[in-house]
Amino acid sequence: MLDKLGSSLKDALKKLAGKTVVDRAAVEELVKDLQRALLQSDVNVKLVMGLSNAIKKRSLEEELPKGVNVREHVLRIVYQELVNLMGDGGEVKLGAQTILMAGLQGSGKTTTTAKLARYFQRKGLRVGVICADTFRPGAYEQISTLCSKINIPCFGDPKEKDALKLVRDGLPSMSGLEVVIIDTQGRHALENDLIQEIIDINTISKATHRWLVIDAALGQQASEQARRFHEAIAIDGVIITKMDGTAKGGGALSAGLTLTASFPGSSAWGI
Ligand SMILES: Nc1nc2c(ncn2[C@@H]2O[C@H](COP(=O)(O)OP(=O)(O)O)[C@@H](O)[C@H]2O)c(=O)[nH]1
Ligand SMILES: [Mg+2]
Repeated sequence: MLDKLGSSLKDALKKLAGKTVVDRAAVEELVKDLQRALLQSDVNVKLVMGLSNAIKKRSLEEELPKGVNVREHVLRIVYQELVNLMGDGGEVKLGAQTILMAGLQGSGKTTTTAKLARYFQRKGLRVGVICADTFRPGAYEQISTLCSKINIPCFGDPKEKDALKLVRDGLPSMSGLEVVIIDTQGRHALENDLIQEIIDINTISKATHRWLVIDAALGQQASEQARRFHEAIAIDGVIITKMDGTAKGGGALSAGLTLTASFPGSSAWGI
């Protein structure tokens, strides 16, 4: 999705090359190209309109800074507005924290847990993972195999049926580590007991962050899911997975962005 957006933007910006004043027709054309690219990626119409109005207004009203050409000026505005849209939290914080992973079964929580663990480890932090998935057969084996490949300690017990007990027992075993990621179970639908369980895990673990993992293929249907999880545990980050496999990534991203817009300080990432 972002590849396509990148090349459409490049083409649109080319039309501004060599210009000495920002002309309305060129900006309008650029905004139209940008809208087309975002809508094709299934990004929510309201978000697209907000973004394009802001870009148009700023490009036409802001004075051209000294030594900056029209193309660079507009490019900077487009970049800043895209970053704004992605939420003001922006970056993953590199400090001691407990992260609770939430989402439906198959959304990519376990895979993302390992990716995140690797990310923090590469940044020099000591990381551990707790497997609180007692539902999916082979859940512990899946995450512990991924963790052992990257030398990350993983707490779990494939025979234990109580996810809350796993979290209670797992946390003390992770003392001395800086980042603890708790991988939870998902189910096929948003069942009430799953929601209650994640509320309890959140309370017990006193998680610093609660990140919702959404499969990009869900498109705009992701909103309902995001809203339910948000009501339960105040999601403060949304990770869209499988962006490599679908052109509908923008829909899921919109769900994340709509949520983050209503929850200041939260972020959305597509991986
Ligand atoms: N193509 C692709 N597949 C992914 C990605 N993330 C996860 N998967 C696959 O999606 C399936 C479910 O992932 P898993 O992490 O087990 O989901 P969980 O049930 O939420 O823990 C697995 O087959 C993963 O290999 C991704 O970013 N891209
Ligand atoms: Mg899993």
